[in-house]
Amino acid sequence: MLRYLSAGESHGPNLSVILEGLPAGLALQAERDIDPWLRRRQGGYGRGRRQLIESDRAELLGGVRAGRTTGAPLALRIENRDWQNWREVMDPAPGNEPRKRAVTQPRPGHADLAGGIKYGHKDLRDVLERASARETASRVAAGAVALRLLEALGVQGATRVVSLGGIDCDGGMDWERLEALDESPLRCFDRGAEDAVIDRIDRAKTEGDTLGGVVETRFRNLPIGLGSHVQWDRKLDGRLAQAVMSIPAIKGVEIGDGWRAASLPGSQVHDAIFLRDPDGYVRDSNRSGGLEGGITTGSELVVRAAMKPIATLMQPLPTVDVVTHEVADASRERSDHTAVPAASIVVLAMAALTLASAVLEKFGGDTVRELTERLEAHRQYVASY
Ligand code: EPS
Repeated sequence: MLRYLSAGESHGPNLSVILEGLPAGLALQAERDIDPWLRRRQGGYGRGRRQLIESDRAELLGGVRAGRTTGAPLALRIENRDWQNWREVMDPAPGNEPRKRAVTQPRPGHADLAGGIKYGHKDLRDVLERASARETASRVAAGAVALRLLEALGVQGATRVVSLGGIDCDGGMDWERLEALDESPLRCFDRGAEDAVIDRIDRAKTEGDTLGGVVETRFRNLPIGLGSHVQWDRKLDGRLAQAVMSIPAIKGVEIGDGWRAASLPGSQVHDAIFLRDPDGYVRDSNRSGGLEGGITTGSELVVRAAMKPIATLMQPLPTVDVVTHEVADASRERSDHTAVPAASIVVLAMAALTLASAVLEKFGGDTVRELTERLEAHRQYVASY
């Protein structure tokens, strides 16, 4: 099992990540395997000015020697360059009270008010610093390592934006053109829809508003049999939904046909089973999104996530000041107009962490070699079933 933990505030000195349970012998280099994903998460049309300050890189601090994992917990940090501008506000040492730049006007849709009441803070910065989506850089660093492990086992992952601000930019999945996603400012395949989406983002910006969207993450060549039907908390669809729903601003998760399946008859929802040489058990459709009974079927895993618009509005909604109790405009932290392209990377990361963990649970092994041998034996068993 893989355990992932992170710590660190948006404007603190850094984000810290621990990833425990990686087998030994995985080839891993931050510049090659992690940093490109961090760069992808930072990009996308509609990001705010913070990304001009940051230049995210993973600094490996433990668990890796000479480009290979040792089996010890992996530790890494990502520097917050903006910390230099916030030292006085974010200083962990006492002596600076009252803190500068206190936030007392909670944003509807953010953790500000509920978190402030829960933890007894009147300066809501003590909530928003950790609730900030800056934290997703940690997820992407850990997820990139999980993805490296999956790739070493022959599993491939991909992620993209399929709609933004209510405009469809799906264009269909194409495993042969993944580099086109890096060239698209929206991380989508439908270049024809890009102008309309960009205009929509520009309009939101002018109006002081924000936009959400839908992203899709897929994995192919997963072994059959990850997850289990036997207990609620071992069902892989449930575990994926939890991992993806935990990403800030994600309000819906669907597997395969998801919501659409609810309005169709069963004959148009389930995937008929055939036995064909040399492939064995096959399906001609994949409406289930690669999961049946909480278990991987060997078909492509398809997870979609709905992201709500970011809660920080430059044209703010009404709120109440938690100190004066007067009516106020919600606080206006500098923010993004949309972060849907970035969210596509974060969904891939969380799904990769969940799948890598499920792989380790099923096949175990302390080394990548052991894991690979067990996976190969399993593939042979499946072929003879
Ligand atoms: C965020 C507000 C903005 C975003 C931030 C999430 O940060 P700032 O207040 O520094 O302008 O840029 O996201 C990131 C820093 C990031 O790296 O994704 C928020 O309030 O959630």
